[in-house]
Amino acid sequence: MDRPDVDGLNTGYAALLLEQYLDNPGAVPEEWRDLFESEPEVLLQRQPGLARLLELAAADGDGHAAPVTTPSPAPAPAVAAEDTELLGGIAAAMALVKAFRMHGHLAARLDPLGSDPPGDPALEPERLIPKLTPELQARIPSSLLRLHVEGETLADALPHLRETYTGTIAYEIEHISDHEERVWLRQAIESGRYRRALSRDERVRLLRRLSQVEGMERYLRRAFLGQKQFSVEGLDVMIPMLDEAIDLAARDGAHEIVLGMAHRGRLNVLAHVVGRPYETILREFEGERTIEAVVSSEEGGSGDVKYHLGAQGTRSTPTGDITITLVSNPSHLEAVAPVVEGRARAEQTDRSSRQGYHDPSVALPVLIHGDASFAGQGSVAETLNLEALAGYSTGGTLHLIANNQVGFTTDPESGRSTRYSSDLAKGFDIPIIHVNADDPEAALASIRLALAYRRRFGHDVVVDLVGYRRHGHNEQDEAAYTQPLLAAAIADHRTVREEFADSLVGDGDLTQEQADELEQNVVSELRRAHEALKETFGKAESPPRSDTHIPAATGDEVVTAVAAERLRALNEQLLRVPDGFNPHPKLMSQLERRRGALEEGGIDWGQAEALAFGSLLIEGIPIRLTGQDTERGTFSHRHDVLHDVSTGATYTPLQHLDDAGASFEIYNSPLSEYACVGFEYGYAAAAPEALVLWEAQFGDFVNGAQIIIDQFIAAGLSKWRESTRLTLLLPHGYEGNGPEHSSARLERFLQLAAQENLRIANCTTSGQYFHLLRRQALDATARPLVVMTPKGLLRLKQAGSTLEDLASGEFRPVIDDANPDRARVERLVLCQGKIYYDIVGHEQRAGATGVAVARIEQLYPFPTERARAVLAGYPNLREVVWAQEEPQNMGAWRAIRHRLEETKPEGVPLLYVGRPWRASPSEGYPTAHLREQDRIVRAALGA
Ligand SMILES: Cc1ncc(C[n+]2csc(CCOP(=O)(O)OP(=O)(O)O)c2C)c(N)n1
Repeated sequence: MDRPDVDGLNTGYAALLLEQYLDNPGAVPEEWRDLFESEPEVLLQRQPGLARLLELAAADGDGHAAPVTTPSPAPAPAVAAEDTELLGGIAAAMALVKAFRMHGHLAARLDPLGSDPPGDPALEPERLIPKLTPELQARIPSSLLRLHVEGETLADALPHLRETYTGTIAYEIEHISDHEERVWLRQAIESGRYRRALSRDERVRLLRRLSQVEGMERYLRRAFLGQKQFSVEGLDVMIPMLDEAIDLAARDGAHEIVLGMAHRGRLNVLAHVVGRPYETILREFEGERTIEAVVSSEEGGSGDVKYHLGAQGTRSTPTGDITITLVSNPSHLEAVAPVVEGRARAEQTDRSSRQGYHDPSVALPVLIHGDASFAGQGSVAETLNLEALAGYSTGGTLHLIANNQVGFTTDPESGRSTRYSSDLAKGFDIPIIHVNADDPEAALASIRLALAYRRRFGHDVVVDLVGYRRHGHNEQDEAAYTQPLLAAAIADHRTVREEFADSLVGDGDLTQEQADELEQNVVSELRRAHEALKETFGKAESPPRSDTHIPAATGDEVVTAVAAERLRALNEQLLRVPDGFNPHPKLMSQLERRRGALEEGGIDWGQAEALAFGSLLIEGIPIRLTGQDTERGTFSHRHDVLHDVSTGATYTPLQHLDDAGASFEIYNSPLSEYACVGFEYGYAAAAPEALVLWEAQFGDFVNGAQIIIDQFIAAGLSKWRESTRLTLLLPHGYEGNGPEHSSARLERFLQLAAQENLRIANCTTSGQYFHLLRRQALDATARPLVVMTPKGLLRLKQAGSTLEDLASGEFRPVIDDANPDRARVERLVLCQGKIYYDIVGHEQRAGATGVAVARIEQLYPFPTERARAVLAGYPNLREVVWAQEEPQNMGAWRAIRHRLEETKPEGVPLLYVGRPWRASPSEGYPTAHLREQDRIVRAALGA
């Protein structure tokens, strides 16, 4: 390899290369790397200017000048450029320090089962000799290297550096792009201030906790052989880690912890973290349910398995009480992640002021992930992407990866393409702390550091707790069938409690008898609770059960009309902008037309919606609206947020209404459906008084959130008695834009609708939409609402409403034909949505005098009585036609056919008109669409 031509070198270029080298040795050409590592003095002799660069690099240890905002240690001693040997040593020392900080985790002792870490050559100081001889190490001051570990010189500091970065905790922080965060983390890690030794009392308390954790799992396994408990054993320390997190969050002023987790260790968390009495958990095992779940009835819920149910408890901490909310979750791993975030955000938001006030210190979100799940499930990435967004941030989530190094029977080699389960988080600038689950003191230290980071920077942090799984995936599995070597190693491995007890006894903190007693106490306590429970069987009345009746969603008593004067005042306020604020003139003149529309008719969707929102805010109902491009509206119809054309500043009139007593939150969402809908579900669940709306770009994309829809929105009430007034606005309608811009899959929602769990509507006028939104917000019974919203109809004149429409009346679930000659009508066409206008606007309509066209605006709960009344109004009916633009296997037809059968007069046939059975929702060619649409309309009219 040739040595680069140093003499003819441009100093700037050399400086650049050196800087790149210090940042990442692999990034510079090999000959340069070799020169920097083997002969830096050559470079320095010929290019003395580089000496200054080395000094600067030393100033913060990573090749970048330290900004003034960072905690600044003593000024770095100047180094004479002539002292090239020392300078060479410094360069090598810096490379070494950098290697520990960046790659130390590769040599850390993270696996309790003792597997060898891979290591990394950059961590071996010997490799740098002769540039970094022991003599030179002793000459290089730690302060020059900006080291925070103990030791005056590199020679003194090196063992501490090694222990800090390659012990039972390891760190990945160097990927973080924010310099201040990196420097803060390095200092926090190296100073050891979060790794303080525990006092004797703290150690005894910790041992007691570990004894409870292990004791409970063992007791359940013995008492209920073969029942699933998804034992935490191998990651026992997770419970004291949560204890620590709770105490610290309370100290920082939180009044709530919002906790989401899967099956692993959940029973232990319920008992020891949430505070559920042992008796309740034992009763579940005995088959007695505290929530009625076994018997499902017409009106009752059908319940859920014990490791999905949410729970709430209050804990007292040294700094006050704190509520722990464990969020209900489905089996679908990681689906609960965005839901927890939404709940936490709702807890953190004061909705009593017009713009809302977000204070993240009020609640701490904690997510416990499985190692296979964290790496594998897309909702994790989508949820991480929310963490720093203004509309979604929760001030940092504590992520705890309960890493048992296996996913069911799948080894990491088959489960992920990355080294660590946590690697995804690196792309989000999130610090990652790996910790060995057999070192309980290190595990607590990792939580202290994590929460100090959250408090300081308000960002997510990941603690990867590396342990093992003492038994099979669940208590019916034999782990040795698929992981025989691992199972054998685990069988020989002592538990963390045993090891920790030994260490306490060894240090003289406890006697062996006292340590054993801690363990026996737990078993006795469980036995006592169990016996007391058994005593009650067959004797006393059954334990109190929660009411299983699910009240019907009525919505009937709500007043949705708003006085004309109030609407006029609102309309004016919505057109008001501050002095000197200049919205786009074309847009403003469009909006100004809303003034005329109010008096002359033609209130379009955007205006009706704004008036509904405004009226609700005045009535004290907070509103949160999110979705892709929602501030403007996909179809440029909303414009709730105005932009100044010269400054780019924004102004949201709905946040400045004179008499509003509640917040209006509106945010464009990231391009996600799964996490965003999950987030809004969580928010809506924790903010039952608020109208929370999520809008799809096109309804077609909502199936990206199918898990949230199936598992939470539709089934939450039945499984967990959890309901919300979350409102999904899903643009739907066949307008020739192809198979992914036509259908919000109405059929899917109708299939999920049962036991009054949902409301599903499709409005054909803006006034109907106005009343529907108000009813949804004001109804005492909270239910999710799914609205098929229009596209072309947003501005269609006939679909517009008048002031009178908003100032009187209510939402009409069925709208009869306006002026039929009832006696002549022999054919009644029923339809929903946009096709109504295609039918009544068709050239054949006028001639079809024997035909009436009525609209079903609420599809679920099906308005049976009202539909029956409409049908009864046609004495000479010969046929009823259901007309839809969706294919026969989609749309409303298959779900409401039997409802129509029940509703129509006996003997009158019910006919279907619409697209035939199709695998894809619509045509791809606009002309084919037009032809098909015309065929359907003609067929509906009997033409
Ligand atoms: C979305 C989803 N896919 C598949 C499953 C089935 N499943 C249940 S547990 C499990 C393994 C989970 O492994 P890990 O995340 O490491 O957690 P562990 O059980 O090891 O604690 C799988 C695949 C599921 N529950 N959810």
